[in-house]
Amino acid sequence: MIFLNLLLIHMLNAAAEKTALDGYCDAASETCNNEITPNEDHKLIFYDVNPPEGFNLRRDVYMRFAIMLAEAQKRGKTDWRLVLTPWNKLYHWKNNDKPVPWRSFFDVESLKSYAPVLELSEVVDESAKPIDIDTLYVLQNFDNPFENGVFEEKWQLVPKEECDKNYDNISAKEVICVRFQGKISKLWELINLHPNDKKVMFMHGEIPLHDNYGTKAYWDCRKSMKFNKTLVKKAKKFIKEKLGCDEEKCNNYIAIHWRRLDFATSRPNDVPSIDGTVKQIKDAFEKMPGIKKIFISTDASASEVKILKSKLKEAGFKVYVYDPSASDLEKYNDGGIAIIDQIICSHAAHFIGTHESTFTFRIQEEREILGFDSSTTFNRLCPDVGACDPPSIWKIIN
Ligand SMILES: Nc1nc2c(ncn2[C@@H]2O[C@H](COP(=O)(O)OP(=O)(O)OP(=O)(O)O)[C@@H](O)[C@H]2O)c(=O)[nH]1
Ligand SMILES: *[C@@H]1O[C@H](CO)[C@@H](O)[C@H](O)[C@H]1NC(C)=O
Ligand SMILES: *[C@@H]1O[C@H](CO)[C@@H](O)[C@H](O)[C@H]1NC(C)=O
Repeated sequence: MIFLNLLLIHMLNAAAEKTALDGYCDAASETCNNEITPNEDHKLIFYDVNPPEGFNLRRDVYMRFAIMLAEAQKRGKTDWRLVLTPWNKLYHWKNNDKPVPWRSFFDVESLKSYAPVLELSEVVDESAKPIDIDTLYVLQNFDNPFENGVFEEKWQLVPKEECDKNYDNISAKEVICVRFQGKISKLWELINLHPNDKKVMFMHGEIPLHDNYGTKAYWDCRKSMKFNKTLVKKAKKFIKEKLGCDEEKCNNYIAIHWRRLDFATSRPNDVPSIDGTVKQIKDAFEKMPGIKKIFISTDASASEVKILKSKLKEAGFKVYVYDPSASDLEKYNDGGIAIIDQIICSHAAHFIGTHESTFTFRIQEEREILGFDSSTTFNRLCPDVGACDPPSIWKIIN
């Protein structure tokens, strides 16, 4: 999924045509007012993402919608708001079942400083289910994205019977199934089909692509995705007390994102064995003789972590893992703990990630925002044998 997405992004960026924003601008106002107060007149966009997708891909999908709304607002289309529905239990989360509001993970005020967003609790009484929607658009991929050998931006309405529409928490006046491929701003063409709608929702929000991946708009939005302050404080406390660093850019520890579980079983050509990991960490330390501490962020089983830790300790390194207490796990849940891990990796002197993991991508972006030299950030763990392509470098644009 991720690979195809990146490929298409590259292709779209390479295509010179810039037609996406035409046709929906109401006015030419250059200024935009980001202050949002929930209001009867606002029109609302809801979206949902394919259930198996993880937290960090979902963050990217948020950015596509947030940029779509922020850019529209700049062009005078000021009546639409993006609604952030709570995080339901994700496939990777073992410990929490209750839906989690965005403010538990992100600084929602900061999100609002970039795009016109509202949390669900700001627009409806959350206990009043189902949510009433005017038009529910169920997006689907085209069977062959490269029909006639070219990737063309397009959409096509298809009979209702052809799409899954069993959403028991949503009641929609109309359900429209549509095959879609192309940039997200093309969704305005769908919205324009029903000019009187006040609430629309898109299922499979991961299908539309970024209008401008890696551009200034992308980074402005990305910078606004600050984490919930409690999580930041928790991570900084760990960095200070355990790792002994009190700066934004630490110079005394290496961090690795050691993605295991499904990666270890299904991507043996991308990730190393435990011994291979130990060897690569030793090599990294050799290049940085002043540093003796390593922080490990991982989804590995406790038994694998134990083996890795003991092998690294044997080699003379100081090894750190963020081990949440039962009450922290209860308070922050798996999602919050993963964010704490990401923050600790973001401040490390040197970071080594996992190939094509979106969890790693988000850490790399955070480090670009913090101003680390790219050579300390775009590093990856290699497989034990075979090719090891260097990671793509996505440099910040300020
Ligand atoms: N605490 C913690 N959780 C992790 C770590 N790595 C992965 N996870 C968990 O596993 C999930 C999967 O990673 P994501 O990157 O979000 O999922 P994804 O979008 O499917 O992307 P991939 O990593 O590319 O599979 C994360 O959201 C976390 O819940 C880690 O280093 N620490
Ligand atoms: C941040 O998250 C914590 C833990 O979930 C929560 O108690 C707190 O209210 C959140 N902060 C804000 C500003 O919502
Ligand atoms: C509705 O339920 C689906 C799962 O059936 C879930 O993916 C989605 O996030 C829920 N939507 C809202 C608005 O709660």
